[in-house]
Amino acid sequence: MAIQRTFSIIKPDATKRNLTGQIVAKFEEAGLRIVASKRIQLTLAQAQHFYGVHKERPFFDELCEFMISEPIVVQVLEGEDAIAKNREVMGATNPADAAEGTIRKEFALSVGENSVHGSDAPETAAEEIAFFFSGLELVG
Ligand code: DAT
Ligand code: MG
Repeated sequence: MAIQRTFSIIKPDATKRNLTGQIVAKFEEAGLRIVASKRIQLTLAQAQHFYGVHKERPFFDELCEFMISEPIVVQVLEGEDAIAKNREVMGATNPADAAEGTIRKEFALSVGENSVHGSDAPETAAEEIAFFFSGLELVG
């Protein structure tokens, strides 16, 4: 597997509890490099666009309201097999199912307030990175 880039969000429940550094440490310990990073506050329209794939799901409105409730930290992570590696470090969507040592096991509050987002495939990683970052902001 070649070097990949993936997109990450440290979500409102985590920024609010001052966990940004501990979560970044998990990425770095796993061999992922932070090649872009910024703290932003999403608008409702941006949150709805970002999670558009889930717009028919019963939790969509709650999810979007949560994502705009506090600032978030958006990042691009780079490394060998970065998309799968990041998903592994994150743990399962529901923290009750997440493996020991994963971010969601250690920090998530619930299936909704689950501390991190990570891209699920090369196509979504490319789209998500381009939505939040310009080429100039990616410093490998
Ligand atoms: P992931 O974030 O692991 O890729 P996903 O893409 O299926 O998971 O869902 C996106 C987010 O939506 C997830 O991080 C939290 C929220 N979500 C998913 N399933 C949910 C549920 N059953 N109840 C409440 N929120 C949910
Ligand atoms: Mg997903």
